[in-house]
Order: sequence, then C-alpha cells, then structure tokens
Amino acid sequence: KITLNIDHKNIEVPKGTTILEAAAEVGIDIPTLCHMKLHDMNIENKPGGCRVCVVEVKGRRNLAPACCTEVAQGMEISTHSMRAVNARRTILELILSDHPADCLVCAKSGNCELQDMAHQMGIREIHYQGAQTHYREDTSPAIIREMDKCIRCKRCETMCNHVQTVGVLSTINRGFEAVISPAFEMNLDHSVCTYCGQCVAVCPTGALTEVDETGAVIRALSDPSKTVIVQTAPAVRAALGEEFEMEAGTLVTGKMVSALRRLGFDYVFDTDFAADLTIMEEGTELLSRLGKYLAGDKEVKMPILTSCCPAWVKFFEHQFPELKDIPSTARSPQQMFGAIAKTYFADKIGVKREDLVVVSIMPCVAKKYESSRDEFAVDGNPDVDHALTTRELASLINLSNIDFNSLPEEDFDKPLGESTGAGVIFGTTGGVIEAAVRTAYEVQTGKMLPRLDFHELRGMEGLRKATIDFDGTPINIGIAHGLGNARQLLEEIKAGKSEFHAIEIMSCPGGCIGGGGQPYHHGDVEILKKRQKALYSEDKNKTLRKSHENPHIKKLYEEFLGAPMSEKAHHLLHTKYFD
Ligand code: HC0
Ligand code: SF4
Repeated sequence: KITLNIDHKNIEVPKGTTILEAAAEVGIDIPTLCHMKLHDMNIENKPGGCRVCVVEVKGRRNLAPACCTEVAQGMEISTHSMRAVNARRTILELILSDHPADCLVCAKSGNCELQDMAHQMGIREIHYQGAQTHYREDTSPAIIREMDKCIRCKRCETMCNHVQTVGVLSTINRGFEAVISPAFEMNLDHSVCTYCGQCVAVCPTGALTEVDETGAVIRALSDPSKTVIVQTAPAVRAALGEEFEMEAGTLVTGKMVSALRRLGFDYVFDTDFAADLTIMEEGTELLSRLGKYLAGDKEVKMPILTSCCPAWVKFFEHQFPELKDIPSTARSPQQMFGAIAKTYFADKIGVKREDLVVVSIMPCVAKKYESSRDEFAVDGNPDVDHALTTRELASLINLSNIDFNSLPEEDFDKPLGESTGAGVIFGTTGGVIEAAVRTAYEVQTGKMLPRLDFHELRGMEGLRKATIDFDGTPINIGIAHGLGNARQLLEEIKAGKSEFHAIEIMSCPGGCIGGGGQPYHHGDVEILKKRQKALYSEDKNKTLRKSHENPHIKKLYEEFLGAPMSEKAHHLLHTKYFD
C-alpha cells in the first residue's frame, strides 16, 4: 500500500495506481481528453498524449501527467493549483489552435469533449496560430472521417487494434501533418474496416462520426407520395431515454413508439418481430445441421455461428474467408424486416415497392453499411432505405419540438410490430443464442422448456461458454462480444479444436446495447449493464417469450412463406457471403 496526499486529502492506494485513479478514489476529477478506461472489460487507452491531465507534484520540477504517472510513497499532489491550471489551459489552447472552429455545424456539437473542456476551462481566446492543415474528408457507407478534427488521442486506435483486432487505424505522418488513418492513407471503404463503429463511440471530437441520414428521412416523411414505415432495433429502447436526461436503463419503448408516430411515420413496427423470424430460420438451420452432425455426417460443418451483426459478417469475410460456410445463412433481423416489408406488407396495403420507404432505427452504424449491400436490393431499390442511429433519432425528435419525457406510451402497429421476449433480448450479448435455445429446444425435443431464463448465457465477460441439456443431448454454446474475443473462437475453429455446437458473436462490447450508434457512454460500463438489465426486464414482462409462439410469425408462414427454410424463405430471408 502507498500513502499519499492529494489536494490536502490523505489516501491509501495499492502500488501501481496512477495519480488519476487515486484522485478519482477521493472524488477529484482531473480532466483528460485521451484517457479512457472501460472497467471490467480490460479496455484502456492511456497514451499520455494530450497532457491535459498534468498536475503539480511537490518537489518535482516538471508537472506530471496524472493518467500515466504512478503514485509514490509520501507524494503531495495538487491537481488544480494555478500552475497546473495554467499549463492545462495553455495545452488546450495549443490543441484548439489546430482545430477547426466550425462547432455551429459540427455533428458532434453538444456532445464534444473538446468543446465541453474549452467551456469548462473558460477559454475565450486562442493565443497561438496553428498550421490549420487541411485534410480531405473520407466518407464511407457508415462512417465519416474528418481528420482536421482529430486530436490524436488514439482512443480509436485502441478500439480498432486492441479490442476489435481489425488493425485499420494507426497514426501516420508527423507534427501538424499527423493523422490517424488506414494504411497508405486509403479511404475507409477500401480498407478492411468492419464499420463496427467502436472508434466512433469513443472519439472525443467530431473526427469520427456516423453518416447522417436524418435529412433523407425528413425528405421522405414530407413526400405525400411515399408510405414511410419504421422498425426499431431491440437495443434502442434501453438507451434512447439517456438522450432526454433519463437514467441509463430506463425503458422507453412506449414513448419511442409515440414519438415515431408524431414524427409522421405511417406504421411503427419492431425489429423484434424480425428477430423472432430470424430465430425460426436460424434455429431450423441449427437443428438441421446439428441433427446431421449428431448422426455422424462428416460433411456437415460445426459449429453454426450467428450472422445478424453486419460488422461481424464483414470481419469474417475479410479475415476468415475460409470459414464463410460456417455462419448461418440467415439474414439479420433488420434485413429480414426490409424484405418482408417490401413484399408481404407492401402487397397487403397495396403500395408499390418504390413508394414504400423503410427506415430503421438502430444502435449501430454498421447497419447503414449492411442496408447498402447489393444483395439486399431489388433492381436497385434497397429493402431498407435508411438506417438511423439512436442518436440520429434523438436529434429528429428534438428537431420536431416533441417533449419526449411527457409523451404517452403507445403500442407498435400490427402485424410487423408484434414480438416476443426472445426478440427483445437480441439487443444484448448472449440474447440471440438464448432466444435460439428457447425455440430449438422445444422444436427438437417436442417438450416444453422447464425454464425460460438461461442465466448461464448472460453476463458481460467477453468470452462465455455453457452447456445446455437438450433432453439428454448436451449442446455446447459459446458467446463472444468484441471482435478480438471472436477472433479467439475463430482461430480454434480453424485449428479444428472448437468444442462448440453453436456460437453467438456480436462485434460491440456488450452487444448492440453498446453499439456505435448509441448515446455516448463515455467509458462507463455501468451504463451498458443498466441497458442490459432493462432488456431482460422487458423480456420478463412479455406474455410470450418464445419466438415460435409469436402469432404473427405463425400467420406470416401460413399466408406467405410456407415453412422455415422453404424456397421462398430462402430467397427472401437468407444470404451468402463473399471473400
Ligand atoms: Fe442489434 Fe439485431 S440485435 S444486430 O444487436 O440480430 O443493431 O439492437 O437490430 O438486425 O433484432 C443492432 C440491436 C438489431 C438486427 C435485431 C440482430
Ligand atoms: Fe476499426 Fe471498427 Fe472503426 Fe472500422 S469502425 S475503423 S473496424 S473500430
């Protein structure tokens, strides 16, 4: 143990603690721009680069960066002495001298850590002349890079290289020319970027943002010749409230539906409906592969992998092309919804495909990319026209002067708005496979499940495993969230050492609740845990909690698709993968 004094408070901390961590223990907040730590997830970025966290240590000539200076016995630290404050303000002015001042039109305005800090430190004038080097803007189907706004905090590098192990982003050039970039300064859409959006989720400024589609949605909603429908992803309802000052984990399903109706959507539907549909298709595929495998068929590939996360799909297409016949061929719920909406539902309401606009609200930026993939369009008309993030929906609601907090709670429209608890838990790590187990067990064994809550599949550890007893047959299940964790399971499969029958993979830490399009969590893992809890409570409160019991799914098969994996289902609900 080390004893020291911070701002006249005595404190005892373990050896190896940084000044920043020690100060936090006694409730002292030292400002930082580059530092980031997601507790319990083994995610940390502390390059000591921004220097905003400098503090005064008695007896030392130089100020010390608090994020990467370890405490020492008897240290006396002043975190906000005038000398420290002066240095901090000067450093901030130097950063601002090389930063565009277009806050009025910046996508990050109001959510920018640099802007907040300039305000908090009372910066009114910038006494330095930066180079104001101009770097080209790089636009991809999901993410925009505006490197003029980059402050080289390297948080994105940590997420891309260490957490996701994609390795797209690194610092190139020097001095004012330095930028974070894909290799050879190529554009993101030529790189192996998965569009997971985890770099966007942690960027403190407007350097990395999602492609904004709110303008296109406003145009569609104001066009009387269009019928505009919307689907909302499972994880959105557990986070949208945070944009309206609600406590993390507040479920706002009913208010979200009302808000979407007030925005002018003709029908408000639920991606959870399509999640139930995904379970019917993916579960059937799982059981068919499993049945053959257990009967000794050497040709059949095991394990089956979930395929609903588009960043994960892009990851294995680039990094493990030799495994591309292992994931389920089922499309994601977003895309199943689009395909059913533009065929079955369009016919039902008598609207032509080109006059029906399908909008999704997603916690994810990769969903923008997924909806733009060629295989999800008919004659150039996409199944999903626009995928907005949770943040973009919040900005639309604000734009329409809707008082979100006082909205009544309303229900989704039928038929594509009806869902079970199984669909809801898709939004958190472990939820897709739990939903699959609930259906696969009953279909396989012909018996009622003795319980519905599979606590062994839940949690926040990056890699989890459990064995579920299918009435005498043990089924081994693996779960990974974060692509670095997924990579470990894929390496095992490649080496022929995988013990699993089925694996769920989600790209973002926490699953979709931690998606790159969610309200910024600023590194607070507790927020993710609260969102996760909210989804399990919505599941618990549903009358129906197994996908195969959804009456509108049954009707869809009776009226339109025939059976799971039928030719029509194959055509509309399944896909293939590319090298
Ligand atoms: Fe997800 Fe989905 S659960 S990927 O995390 O499967 O984005 O929320 O919408 O499509 O349903 C995201 C969330 C979805 C899809 C669903 C799946
Ligand atoms: Fe890396 Fe994901 Fe960002 Fe692409 S979206 S650069 S893969 S962190």
